[in-house]
Amino acid sequence: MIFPNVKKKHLAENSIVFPEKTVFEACGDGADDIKRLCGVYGYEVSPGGNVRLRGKRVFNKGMLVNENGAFTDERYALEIAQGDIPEITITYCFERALRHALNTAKRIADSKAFEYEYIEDYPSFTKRGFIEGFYGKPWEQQERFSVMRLMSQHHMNTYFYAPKYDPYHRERWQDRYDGKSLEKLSALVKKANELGLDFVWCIAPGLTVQYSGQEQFFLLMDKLKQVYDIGVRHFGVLLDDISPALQYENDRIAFDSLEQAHICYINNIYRALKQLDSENTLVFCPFQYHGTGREAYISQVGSGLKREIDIFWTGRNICSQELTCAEAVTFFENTGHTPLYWDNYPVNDAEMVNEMHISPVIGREKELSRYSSGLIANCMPYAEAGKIPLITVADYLWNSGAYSPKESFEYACEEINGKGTYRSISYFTDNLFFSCLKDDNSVIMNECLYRVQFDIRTGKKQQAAAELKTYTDRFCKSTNTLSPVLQRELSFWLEKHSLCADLLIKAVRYLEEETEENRKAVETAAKKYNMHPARHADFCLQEFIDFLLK
Ligand code: LTM
Repeated sequence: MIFPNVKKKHLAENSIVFPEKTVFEACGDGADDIKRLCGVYGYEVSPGGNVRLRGKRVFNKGMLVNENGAFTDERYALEIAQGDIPEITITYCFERALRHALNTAKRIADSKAFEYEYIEDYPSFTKRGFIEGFYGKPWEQQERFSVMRLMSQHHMNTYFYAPKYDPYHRERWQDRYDGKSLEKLSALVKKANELGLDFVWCIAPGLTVQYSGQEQFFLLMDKLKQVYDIGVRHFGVLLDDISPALQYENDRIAFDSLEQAHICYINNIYRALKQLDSENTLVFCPFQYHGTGREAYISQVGSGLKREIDIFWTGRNICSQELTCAEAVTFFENTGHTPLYWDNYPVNDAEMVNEMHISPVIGREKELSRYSSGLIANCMPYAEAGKIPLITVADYLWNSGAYSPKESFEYACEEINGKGTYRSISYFTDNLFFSCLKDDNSVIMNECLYRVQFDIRTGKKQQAAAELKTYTDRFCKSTNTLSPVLQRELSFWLEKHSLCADLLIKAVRYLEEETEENRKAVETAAKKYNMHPARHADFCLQEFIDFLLK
């Protein structure tokens, strides 16, 4: 299977066999582009390559629409044939489509034997991306590059730059970037261009902003112009998590309400951006960014803003368990804008810091792309671990209809942690499914502990001990194959895992030999486990220990 899932495919009579190590050879239309893009993604390409990529550029209407009938520059087709060497013909119109085709071709070639001879592919959602929009230490530049590259390889097309704790973003929004910081930002803009991502630079002036008057407005436009000059064309103004009060006397005189102030301020910014360059775009994060979509603030502000401005919306809650079509329609009916989802998953900041959101995204309806202008996932500060759920988001956004959380998660784990490691690490990740998504946590553990309890209750204590031991062995070994980067990032949850391992070992011993000493050991280990703040196993563990010690 190929991830993100492709939209249409035809079976070949015989599987197409690919060489052990892929070296592309580029020919046909766009051969130079193919070579350049191979360089961007780090794929080997040379004139004597062992997998031929033949570009075929076409200009027909059929290539320009996505599944909702909206314009897309991302549609492509692949014909895969065995030939003297395996050959993949890429039909495309725009460069973005060529990128997706190349990345899919790489995955096909890496699969070694591919059963399909034809693929047609196009996105479900128009805007598909991620936002560095969390509270906490912003990502390192290298982490940004690495997430950007991976997401581009998985067909995402947008990166929102909005780290809450970057002073230039929020605290010191009025300050122009100094030389070094501008250079860093400029490198991001360049990288995004190289990777075919729309780079949306965001500013959050809400802590000290004066909505009326010229002085602060000029300061803001001056800053916007500074980033425009390094190539930014997509802008975001974020007014989330600020006071509902108009703080300045002048604003209270100029506006009757916060709603009026926001409409006027954001429309003025939009107008000024368009005067600067008609290509510029604007996304707005409103003060009220979650709810039913029927509330007075969002209805009024949405209706008052220019239609071309995208409005961020996190759904029913700040971190929404579900995003539904019906809710998106309500939002549209009341605001006149289709929501651009700021999806607060996998982010784990604020009161969620003890949770590790590694699980696949769920609860976003399959038809949501029809009623929204896109979905942007807010990320965890843990860049490497966060790649796992982000890959599943990318998969859902590209082909929502075929999205399978379980399969996507398995693929994502192996993509990030290494081929062949999923089974083993699943005994570790099993207990990291606690989040706003309310997915089932500790599924493997639950199954084992219920079986063990059943055996004990039906008089098969030895069997119970053996079963718990088998599970415990797998549980203990599960972290051995975790990559060094994940080991480092997940150390807080690894501590908890190892306290749990200790508890399980003591429980096995007690089952094997019911002595007072062994019983005490279980009690002590359980106490230690429970004192560690990391979110981990489901209630099934406590229930089992209570049952054991009863
Ligand atoms: O969700 C929005 C629009 N704003 C903030 C985010 O920056 C933050 O990361 C999330 C999760 O805590 N919650 C917010 O309110």
